Amino acid sequence: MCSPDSRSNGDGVVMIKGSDLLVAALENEGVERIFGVPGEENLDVVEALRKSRIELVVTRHEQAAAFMAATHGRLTGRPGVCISTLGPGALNFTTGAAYAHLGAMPMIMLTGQKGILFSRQARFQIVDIIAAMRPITKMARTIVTGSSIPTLVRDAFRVAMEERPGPVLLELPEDIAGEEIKDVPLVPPHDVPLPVANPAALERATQMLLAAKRPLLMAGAGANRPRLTEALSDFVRRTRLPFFNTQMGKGAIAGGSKLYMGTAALSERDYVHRAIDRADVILSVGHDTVEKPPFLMGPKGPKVIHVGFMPAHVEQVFYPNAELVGDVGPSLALLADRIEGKLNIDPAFTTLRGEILAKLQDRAEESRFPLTPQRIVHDVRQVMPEDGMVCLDNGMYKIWFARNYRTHVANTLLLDNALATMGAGLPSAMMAAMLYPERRVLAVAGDGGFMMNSQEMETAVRLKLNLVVLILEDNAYGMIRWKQAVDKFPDFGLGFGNPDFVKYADSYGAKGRRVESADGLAPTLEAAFSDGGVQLVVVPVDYSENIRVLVEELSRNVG
Ligand SMILES: Cc1ncc(C[n+]2csc(CCOP(=O)(O)OP(=O)(O)O)c2C)c(N)n1
Ligand SMILES: [Mg+2]
Repeated sequence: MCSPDSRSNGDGVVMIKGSDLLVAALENEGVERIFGVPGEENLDVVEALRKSRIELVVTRHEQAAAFMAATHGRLTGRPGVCISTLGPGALNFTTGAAYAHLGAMPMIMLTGQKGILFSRQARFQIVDIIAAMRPITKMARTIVTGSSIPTLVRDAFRVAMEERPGPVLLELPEDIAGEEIKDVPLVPPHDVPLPVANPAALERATQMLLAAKRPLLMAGAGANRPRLTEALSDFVRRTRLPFFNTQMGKGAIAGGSKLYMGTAALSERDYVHRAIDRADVILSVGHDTVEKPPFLMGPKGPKVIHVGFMPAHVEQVFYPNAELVGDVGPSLALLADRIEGKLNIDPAFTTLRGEILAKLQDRAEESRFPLTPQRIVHDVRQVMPEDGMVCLDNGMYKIWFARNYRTHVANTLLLDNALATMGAGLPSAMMAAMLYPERRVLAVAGDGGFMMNSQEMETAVRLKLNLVVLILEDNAYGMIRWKQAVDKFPDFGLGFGNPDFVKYADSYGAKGRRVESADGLAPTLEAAFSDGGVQLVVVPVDYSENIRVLVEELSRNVG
């Protein structure tokens, strides 16, 4: 098989540029778009992209490109691809790399480098990117010869996609990109069905679950892998196990199930912990200890069975007593065959469920202005259809959305409880809007986090995305201010001023609106969605509820 841009050198030998071979290898992997900011070292690749089926989407900061590529991986299971120049551009990928690495999102980063055969610019702009990226990628390699491109690209995609997924970096030096080489065949990708859990492991888990008086299921971050969600929902339908989820496990079990007990957004003392503390065995599906602990294991608490593609990490607060390791969907089906209809389901969970969910409705319709976080979450849910996607940045509201926002479809509340970086909300929503143009997509950000990548409003407008950005304005790094108060430090140093967000949005060619009353949020969001295009809505938030509920009220839930 020859690559599309190959040609004969006159002696019958088919020749191709390294950059054309790279782009052909990316097409071979089904890549449709590449996000980033090219530099002069990437120009051969840019030219190869011009002649290809792949769309080059330039962003206004490499960090946003990496967040978009990572989110592509998260939502589709296929790596998103981003491109940057050497040194400064590549370093701007580091936060996105860590986001994908901790969050288990498949992603390929392509970075340029000065020529390795000649060094005409001495050390200008040269940073050892491979070394810098090694701890925050699954693999980081320099391409040192053009003929290795097909195998390296195939291997990069394999490594990025296979469990546990994550980012891979390929660095392409300028001279290797421009070099004419003998064409080399591409490596066709193929599916690799994974092994399922061993019968001995299934038997052990079965015995523990059949002996349990009050079993519960927990859906963790891994439960939201695109290929798993149907199998997991099926397992819950068959076993009728009541369940809760971690923050990143939200939505993994489909439907408005009567078995949902809540989301463990905090590690202890929240209402959902009444159910967790009551359980004697927790079947933990896809939990990844990169997440802030959903509960703290101790000598007295429930026993845990880990179900995962990989063995569980052992932590001070999480050390499972049994494990089902293997392809999670088929393994769960085998487990359901053994336990269906035979489990003890504690009827007290039904009563508890009512109490837990009722608590979350508290103040959800209060007409205080500025709005309470509970009201904001409530109103957002009103305007979002079941398959609408809410993409959170990082700030105080994340805890409120994780606790209070009900999800019915997988990956409809995208949040990052792993790196928990600010700045990813808007780029992740942009990627969601590109992948699902028929759905409503809402980015939710604080006034701090939004400004970390707000320049991408231009990219969103240029791409003609349909997207609403909701900014919660408290003129502060609210979450840190909250922690400062919790730790009894005086209020100091965390406030700031803001631009006029309405004018700011308008200046990008987007449309800005400000919510002026408690009852104004839902209709303003509705109007923004109906108008289409890139819309920004700014809502003032009253964060006094953070202390009242998350500190004072919950601290009474001891024991
Ligand atoms: C890149 C990055 N810098 C700093 C932090 C620490 N941090 C977590 S939340 C937060 C404040 C967020 O402020 P804002 O976006 O306004 O949201 P708010 O909490 O005020 O709603 C900070 C500084 C972080 N998580 N990520
Ligand atoms: Mg803020």
